[in-house]
This record gives sequence, structure tokens and C-alpha cells, in this order.
Amino acid sequence: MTEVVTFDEVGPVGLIRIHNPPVNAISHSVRLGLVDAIAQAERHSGIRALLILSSGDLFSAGADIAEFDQPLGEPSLQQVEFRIEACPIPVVAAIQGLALGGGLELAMACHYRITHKNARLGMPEITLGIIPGAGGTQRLPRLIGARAALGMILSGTPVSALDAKARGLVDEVVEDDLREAALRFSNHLVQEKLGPRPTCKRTVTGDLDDAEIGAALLAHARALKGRTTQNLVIEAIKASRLPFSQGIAIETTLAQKSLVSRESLALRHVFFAERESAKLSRLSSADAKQAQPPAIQRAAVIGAGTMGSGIAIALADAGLDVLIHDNDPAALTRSREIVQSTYASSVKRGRLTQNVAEDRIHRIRSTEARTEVADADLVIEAVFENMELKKDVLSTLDSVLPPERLLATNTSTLSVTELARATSHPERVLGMHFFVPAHASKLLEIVRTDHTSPETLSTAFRVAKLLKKVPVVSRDAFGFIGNRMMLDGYFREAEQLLLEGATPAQVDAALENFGFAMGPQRVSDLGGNDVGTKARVQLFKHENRPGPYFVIADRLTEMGWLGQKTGRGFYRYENGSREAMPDPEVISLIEKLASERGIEQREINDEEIVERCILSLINVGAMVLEEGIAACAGDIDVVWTSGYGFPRHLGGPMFHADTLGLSHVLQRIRLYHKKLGYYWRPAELIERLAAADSTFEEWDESSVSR
Ligand code: T1G
Repeated sequence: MTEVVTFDEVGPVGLIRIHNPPVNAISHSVRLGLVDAIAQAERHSGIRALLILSSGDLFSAGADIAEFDQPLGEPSLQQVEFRIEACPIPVVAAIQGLALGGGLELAMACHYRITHKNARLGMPEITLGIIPGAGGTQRLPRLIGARAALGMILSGTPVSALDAKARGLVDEVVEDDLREAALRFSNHLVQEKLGPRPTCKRTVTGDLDDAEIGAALLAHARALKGRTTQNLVIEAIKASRLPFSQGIAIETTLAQKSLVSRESLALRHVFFAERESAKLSRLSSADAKQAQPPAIQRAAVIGAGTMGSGIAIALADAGLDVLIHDNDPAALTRSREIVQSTYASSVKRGRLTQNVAEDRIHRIRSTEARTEVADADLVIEAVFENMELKKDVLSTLDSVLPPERLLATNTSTLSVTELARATSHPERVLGMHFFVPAHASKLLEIVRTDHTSPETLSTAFRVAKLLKKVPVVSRDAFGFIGNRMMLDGYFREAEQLLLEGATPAQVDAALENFGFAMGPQRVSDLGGNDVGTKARVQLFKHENRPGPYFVIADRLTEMGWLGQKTGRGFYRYENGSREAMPDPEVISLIEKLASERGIEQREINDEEIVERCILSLINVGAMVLEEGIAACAGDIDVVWTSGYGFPRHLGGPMFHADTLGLSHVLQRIRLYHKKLGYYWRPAELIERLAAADSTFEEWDESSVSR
């Protein structure tokens, strides 16, 4: 009996417990343990029912994803499930917390399911680019019907215990002690002589015609844009109409196909890269590992603009008491309105109850007195992107805030090191760069300076975990990781393509077809073209960039065409709508700017647009790596997939580069270097890795030992 599975007898009930922290993943040793336990129970004549449950907060997070890249050890989860299903005595699964993927498949192979009321049950495989491969596409339709099963597997989002009961996925929902309730349930089966109830023997209810499949795909179109796994899911669920043994054979083939797909390799890369970027231990010295971050209950935000208000909401959502400060009472009023309307729409969408929304609104208090923040456990400054103004704010805060408290700035482009110099305790200062909308965007770029102390860094990681954000650490440099790559690579090249003859609509459409949520010109109009212009003004105080460098966006800013907020930018926006309308005046302006620079305009196809924008992103990404601004390529992929809308199913720019092959990437960059000049010079790191026929992934692995 392996230590990850134990077997006990409680009267006539055999109690099988999975204990594989942190998430009870169904690893090879768990599968071996389950089969051993069932065999033991079958040898024991007094055992009349079996109960499977888990230790810890959750039933199981599914198959062990870390095992996917190795040959699968026998027994497979499917074989374990066949064993359970064929058991001559009833087998009950007792679910607490979460039952996901293979964890839910294991429970569906049991004859009965009982769950705690707070549990959630789901099939998130599609978020990893795979289809359920342990009977999920065959047993789920038999339990809840083909249409509901398709919806659950395409969304990947868990359902609540009550919803699962209503759909027929579980037999009972309990309020109190799950183990006791499950034992009562199992004993009831014994007393009532209720035997096994193999799910595989059930028939699938409800038809699934093309219209319903089309409707289900439409419902998940945004999340599944550019993806293919959904086609395999549909094929597998259609097979659930066949006899079980035929359907499960088809599922196995399709699951194997999905497992080796590029889409799944990319999504699994992002899954683990997000967990790696959240590990402070990876980045820091011994003493940082010891640093125990202080408790955080009260937070303060300075600046009640859109970002400040969004950050305040994120902090309140994490259960903190928040003080938001601004000198301008009108700004505080507007902020209040933003807070109330944000929560009102969350209630309207059923994401929050009215009570929870009201509690969170009350957690956010506003003040005009900057000194009132002295009691806060952390302060985040989010005032206007201006060096002098931010320095003034930070020095005032520094004078009222006890020296051990974290002082963060939400600057997106200014030097955090220079800002920290305005304080007497630069060791407690760092950047906390939130992304629009601050309460919903997953990414938090944490910017450390050479002075930032390990304690301050670990507190920032603690805050990120509290806010359920994905933290990525950047060294302090212009634009940090994301904005540097966006400005010096991706956006810069998009502008160059406009000067050479492409239109904003063509460039945006090409990159949206590639998989970006929104193209560069539309993003610029959404954020405000002036934001980029101001960032460049700051940049040019310290660094230079060979021209043309954003001549179009800066001219639009000069003309007050700032984007959505002024009704025109790269596009026109009629009467406050968000729909981007092509603007012939912008096209003529671009033609004029191009001819002033002797740039001849020509037809440009979408392939060239995508290649140039993506390769420049990769090239600058490699420079960010070799300059030590990002700790590893995986971090860059996390930044771009969780903060800048780079398609997750391509794994992020650096993973995508590895997929393209670095020799090919280098060859193409050299071509553009020859054609377009200095700013296309290949990053040395790409030259080195290509020469060694290596990859960014291998570079990351070796960086652990560097
Ligand atoms: N396998 C292996 N490791 C896993 C894992 C899994 N399924 N789930 C989590 N981990 C690790 C994770 O890498 C981290 O490790 C630690 O556990 C804590 O995770 C046959 C084939 C459950 C909601 O997609 O969504 O079943 O970084 O930091 O924020 O059809 O983890 O500490 O070393 O994320 O509390 C389907 C994936 C698998 C669920 C918990 N299951 N996991 O979130 O902790 S495919 C999933 C999650 C499958 C079958 C198919 C989340 C969580 P480390 P964490 P968390």
C-alpha cells in the first residue's frame, strides 16, 4: 500500500483516502494505491460498501499534469475506473472543495457521489488544450445529458454543488461534516441493499444536433478563438451515443491526439510558467526565503483616477479595508461612482450577491487627508504619470508611514529607482504595475530596484497572492518587461507598417486573426494615445531611439486625437461607442508623415504584418532577458499572455519563438535588419541560442543552475 492512499474499515464500509498534497493529483502512485485498496476491500468479506475521499481542502485537481510528458505508468486512471465500476459492492465518492478533470472522472466512475455544499465540480482539461481522457466525455453525458456535458467541457469552468445536484451529477449535497454524512450514506446503501450502479451502463439522454453544437461553440467563441481542442471534444461527446466500450476507445484516441498537440504543449507551458513566476524562492537569496511578510489588513491607494479606483476594488475584493486618497474632491466622487457601478454590474452578472457587493463597497473609504494613510499596512501610489508629482507624493508618504511598511508605485514607465530616491527608505519601495482593468486583469508586474529589500519583495508577493494576481518580477528599467517589449518591439513595428502602407484596420485585423484579443492601434486608442506619448517623453530624457519612433501616435496626440476618450484616434468612435470606424483623415495623415520621411507606401500582406510584429516582440523579449530585466523566458510569456492579450494557446512570445525554431527566427530577423535598419539588430541571445540549436526553454532550464 503506497502512503498516498490508505484503507480503513469503519463497520461494513471500507474507507479509501487519497492523501497526495498539495492538490491530490491522481499520480501513478495514487492509481496504484487505489487498485490495492479495492483489492484489499474485495478480499474482506465484511466490507459491504466502499467510500473514496481525500485529505485536505480538495477532493482532487485531476490527473498529474507533470506526468504528461512521460510514458504513463500502469494502471491508467481508466483502468482504475473500470475496477471501481466493476466492483461487486457499491462505491461512493465524497467530494469536498474541488473535483476537477480526472478527479471528477474518478468520482463519475463511482456508483454514487455525495458532495459538500461548498464544493465545485468541473472539467478544466480544455484550458490545458486536452480533452478529458479518463471517461469524462462518455460518463458525463450519461449522467447529465449530452448538451449539458458539452457545455461543461467546452467552458472548463466548475459548477457549484447545488448545480451539480440539479443536473444529476451528484446524489446528495451535505451542509456539515462530509466524512460523517458519507459514512451515513454508505451505511444506508448497505442497510437498503442498494448495490453498484455502473455509470457506463446508463444511456445518454438528449440529442445533440448541429444547431446545438453551433450554439455551444458560439457561447464559448471568445475563449476558444483560434483553438482546435473543441473539435475533438465534440467528436468524443458524439461518440457517447455508441456502446460505452466503443465510445471510450474513441475518447482514448482523441485524448492522445490532444495531449501531443502544439496547443496543449503551449497551454501546459503557460500553466506551469504562471506557477513558477509566483515562486519568490526562485528569485531571492537565502534571507528573502526566511522573510516572513507582515499581516496585511489595511491598504491605502493614493490617486482616485481609473487605475486608483480599480486597485482599490481589487484590494477590497481580497477582503482588505481600503482608504483611497485624492486632493480633488471631485475625483473622489467620480471614484465612488466607479466603485459602485463596478460592483453593480458584478451583481447584475450574478458574479456577486448584493450583500457581498455592499460589504466590499463599505470597505473602501475615501479621504482628502494624505496623512490619514499612516495606519495602512501598505500604500500604493497611483497618481498621474509625472515624475515630480509622484516624487512629492512618495516623500510625503515616506514621512508619515512607519519605515517597515511597503510603499508601492503603480508607475508604468518611470524609473522606480529615481522615485525611491525621494524617500528616506528606498528599501521599502517597489513598483506594483497593475493592468487595465486593475480589479480584473490577472497580471501584476512587480518592479524591484537594487535597493528593494527581501522583506519588501516577499510582502509584494503576499499581496499578489491575496489579490489572486499572477506576479512577475521585473528589474527596474524603461518599460519594465511588458511595456518595453510593447513600445520597442510590437507597437513600434505596427507603426512602421502603417508608414509603409498598411492601414490601422488591416494591422489590427491581422493580429486579431493571429489570436490577440485586440490589435495594437485599437489598444492604443483604448488606453489613450497620449499615455504612450507621455511615456516616450520620459524615455527620451534618459535614452535615445532611432527614428521613426511613434511619429503617428505622437502626431495624433498633438492634434488631440487621443482615442476612444476623445471620439477619434487611429479610428473614429461615433457618439461614445467603442466600435472602431476607419478614418480616411488618419490614412491621409499617415501618407503625409511617410512621404515627409521618404517612405514609399506599398501593398503589404497580413503574413508580413504578423511576422514583423511578432518577431520584433520576440527580439526585444530576448534583449529584456539578456539585460536581466526578466528572470526567465517563462516570465515573459506569463506577462504577455496574462497582461497583453497574447494568445495563450501559442504559449506566449518566447514559447512561440521556440515553436517557430530560433534558427528560422534569426534568419528572418536578419532579413528585416538588412531591410529596415538598426532597430532590427538581432538580440545576441537569439544568435547564441540559434548557433547552439537551442531554445529559450533550455535557456530557462540552464538559468536555474546559472
Ligand atoms: N497535476 C499536477 N500538479 C498540479 C495539478 C495537477 N493536476 N494541479 C495543481 N498542481 C500543482 C501546481 O503546479 C502547484 O505546484 C501546486 O499544485 C499548487 O497549485 C485524465 C488528463 C487546483 C485550482 O486542470 O487549476 O485530469 O507550483 O498554485 O492556486 O481527463 O492548481 O507549488 O510546485 O495552482 O490553490 C485537470 C489544474 C488535469 C486543474 C489549485 N486539472 N490545477 O489552485 O494552487 S488534466 C486541472 C488548478 C486531467 C483527465 C485529464 C489549480 C487548483 P507548485 P496552485 P491554487
